[in-house]
Parts: sequence; C-alpha cells; structure tokens
Amino acid sequence: MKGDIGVIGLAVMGQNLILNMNDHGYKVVAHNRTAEKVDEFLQGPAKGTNIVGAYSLQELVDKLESPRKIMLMVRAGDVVDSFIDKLVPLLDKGDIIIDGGNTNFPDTNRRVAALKEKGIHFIGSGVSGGEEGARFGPSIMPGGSPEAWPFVKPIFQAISAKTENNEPCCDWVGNDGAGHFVKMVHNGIEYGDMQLITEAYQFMKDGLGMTHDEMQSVFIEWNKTELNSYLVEITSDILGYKDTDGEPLVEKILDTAGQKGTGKWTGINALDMGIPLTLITESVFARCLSSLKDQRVEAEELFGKKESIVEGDKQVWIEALRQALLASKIISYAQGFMLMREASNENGWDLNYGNVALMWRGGCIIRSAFLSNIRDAYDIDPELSFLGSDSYFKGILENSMSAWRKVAAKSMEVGIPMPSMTSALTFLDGYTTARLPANLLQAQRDYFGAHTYERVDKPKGEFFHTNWTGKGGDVSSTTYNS
Ligand code: NBP
Repeated sequence: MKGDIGVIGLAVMGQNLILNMNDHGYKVVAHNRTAEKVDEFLQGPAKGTNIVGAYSLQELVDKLESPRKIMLMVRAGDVVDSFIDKLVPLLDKGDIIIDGGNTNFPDTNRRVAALKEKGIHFIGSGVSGGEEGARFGPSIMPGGSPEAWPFVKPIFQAISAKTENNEPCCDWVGNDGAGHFVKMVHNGIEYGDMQLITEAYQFMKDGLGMTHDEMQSVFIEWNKTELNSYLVEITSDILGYKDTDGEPLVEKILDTAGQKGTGKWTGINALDMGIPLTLITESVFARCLSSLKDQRVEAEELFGKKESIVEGDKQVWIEALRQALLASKIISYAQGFMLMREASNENGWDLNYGNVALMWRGGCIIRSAFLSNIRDAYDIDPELSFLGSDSYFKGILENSMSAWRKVAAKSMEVGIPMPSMTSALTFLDGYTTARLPANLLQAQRDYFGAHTYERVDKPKGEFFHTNWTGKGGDVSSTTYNS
C-alpha cells in the first residue's frame, strides 16, 4: 500500500506532525536531508508505527499514491525553494506540494504562481502550536491552490486541534499566500499578547511590590475570567517556577527578548498597507528596546533608578490592571483583523474572519476563550470593520475605560514603561475622535511643500493650495498618497 502523504523535514515540527498523522490512520512517508535522521526517527519515536522512511526524493515520490501530497517542514526561505526545484522534475501534473513552515507570504504567492505554470498545486500553510500542538493538534491555516484543498482537507482537519464543539481548528483560508499571511498576523498578535502580559507583570512587581507567588495567584484568577488563554495560563506556571535555590527562575533570565521576524513582517505589512497596527508594532519595538541591554544599564546609571511605587489599594489596582489588559487585548485583535481585512481586499482573498478566529481557537499559542467571542462578532457582521464596534467588545471597552486610563496614567506618572497598553488606549482615543488635528498637519504640508489640502466646506477630492506667506507661488505639488 502506498503512502497517503510524504513529509520532508524531521526536526521537531516534522516528526510530531508525522506521528499525529499516523495516529489518525494515515500512512506517512518520511524524508530528511540528513539520512541518518530518517533511521533515528524510524528506530526511535516512529518505531512500531505505520510510518515508512525514504532516503531519497525519488524514493519518497515512488512511495506515494497519486495525486502525491508532499509536505515540507524545513527551515523557511531558500531551503523550501531548493526542495521545490528538486521535487518538480520527479512529480506529475496535479501533484501537491505543501509548505508548512513559517514562510513570508510573498514567497508563497510567488511559489503558487510559478508551480501553477508547471501543473503542480502548491499550498502554503501556517502551522501553530509548537511541539505539543504538532503532536496532538495544531492550528493549521492553509492557503494557495484551491484545487489542492479537497485532497489535503481530510488529513489536515483530522490532525488539527478541535474546539470544545469538536470543530477543527483548520479550514481553507484563501488563494495564494493567504494562509501564510494569516499565520503571520497570528504571530504578530502573539507578540502583542505576550508584551501586554509582561507589562502587567512589571506593574505588579515594580509598582505594587508583589511577590511571585502573589502574581502567580493573580494570573490563576485572571485565567478564570474573559482573559482565559494559554499565554495567561503558562505565565502563572512560569511565575511559580522556582530555581534550584528556591528563588523564582524568571528573575534569573536575561531581559533581552529574541525574535524570529514574524512580528516584524506584520508591522512592515501594516506600514505598507497604511493600517494603524500600533499595538503589535510597539510590541516588536519593545523587544528591540529590550535587546539594548548594555545601553539601558548605562542609561539607568546616568538618569538614576526610578522609584516606580504605586500607592493605593492593591486589590483595586489589580482589578484595574485586569481590565486594562483585556481592553488592550481587544484593540490588538481589532487592529490585527483590520490588517487582514485590508490584505483580503487588496489581494481578493475573501477571508472569512469568523473562520480565522475559529482556527485560532485551539491548538495555537494565542488560543483563548476570547476568540469564540470574536467568531460570534463576525458571525453577526462578516464585514465588521472594527472589532471594538461589536456590542460585546464595545461593552467591555466602555466598562474598562476608567480603569484603563488610571493604569495608563499611573504608569506614566511613576515611570513604568507600558508601550502596548498605553498605545492601545491612544489608538482608541484617536479612532473614536471625529476630528483629529490632521487639518493643521495638512496646512503645514501645504505651507512648506505646496502639497495641497481638501476643505471641509467643499466636496472631497477637490484640492486647494494657499500662498501662506505671500512670497511663495501659486503652483502646487502633485497630489498623491503613498
Ligand atoms: P527547523 O526550522 O529547525 O528546520 C529543520 C529542518 O530543515 C531539518 O529537516 C533540516 O535538515 C532542514 N534543513 C535545514 Br535547517 N537546512 C537545510 C538545507 N540547506 N537543505 C535541506 N534541508 C535543510 O525545524 P522546525 O523547528 O521543526 O521547523 C520547521 C518549520 O516549521 C520552520 O519553517 C519553522 O519556522 C516552522 N515552525 C516551527 C515551530 C516550532 O515551534 N519549532 C512552530 C511553528 C512553525 P537536516 O536535518 O538535514 O539539517
């Protein structure tokens, strides 16, 4: 009997996905560049299963039933292109290549188009959930050649995580690089969620002077509220984890955050598309700032250490912080969905936002109860332009407003950096202000560069230039927006 699917790449993700597919009754053919890893896998974790090995790409192709489905779980970038180049001459028209790595979506756009010309279908799929997700149920976000989806759907939906209603956290996202785009936004939102939690931690630790056990208890309690999520849950575990000397391990970890680029890509795309994705972008910059450790140490000596003590009833502050965290999180997701909406419109992807929320509901790092409410919001209005306008989320934003402002103001007053929570509030203030000071900005642009402006008392699209000083000419610059 031939194999149902081939997987190339036997690192942590590939191995665990293969074992997961095997658990669901699929016969998997496994290949890896370094052949010894095939043997190690077959004699190790895959021992006693139906998984078979292939020591060359030809052997892999020969062992698969048609149309062949070959999934790459290798390092993103050139490695994917090089495997595609080697596979294509061995494949038949109608065969399917799937890239399950963390690929930047323009690469997927390019690969879908290039392979289409050769009669090969290509799927670029986000896979989230790390090692455990891959093994027991990841969130899977496939996009690319729609013709390929019916062949891949049964396998992917079988191995994916399931919601509490047993719905698979995997569905077709859209054409071209839509799957990888949605995975990129997922990772950006993950940056935002993590940064927000760290800001709450710093407020509790430095501002309220709380112990790690106290903070752990707070996160345990928060996990029973609307904030219920994987990241809040692991944060409570981390805060309670003691090093061998009995001290909290977290305080021994160097405070410089790493990043692999997906948050940065999300920010770059937001800038390209003109979407105010402030919270995620602040979260990326917060990691950049954290990496300037030596400079920060010197600057603290130069400016003096801040006494960031927050006075007042601790329990009242903790509840205010919870509300600020929840409200900021709503803004983060609202901005992320704005970005997906713009990308969907620009690329003709016709994204289903309720489905996206469902795909993230289980298996992935940002899984949370909250995503069910997002799904409900898009079920009510599939074209919702701002998540915060949905009645459920609007209610939370309004109820949290006072506490959120108090936390933001206090952090500024005592010098606790909370870039994501404060920028989220500033965003909402801007978004809910009908008249912003951009009129003055337009006047400045026209003053120094004859960039023209529109008038509130004239139809939109009619542009005016004023000779502000009497010295300039009446010739205006060309009007366009980049
Ligand atoms: P890695 O990203 O570490 O990739 C390891 C695989 O790539 C191995 O099979 C390795 O073969 C192969 N490879 C490399 Br590296 N360079 C190669 C080359 N020049 N030619 C051929 N093969 C090469 O594995 P991973 O962490 O399992 O991740 C796989 C993909 O899934 C990545 O795109 C990753 O970003 C994504 N992802 C990872 C996670 C996670 O939690 N780790 C989560 C979600 C998505 P070798 O054994 O011969 O060196």
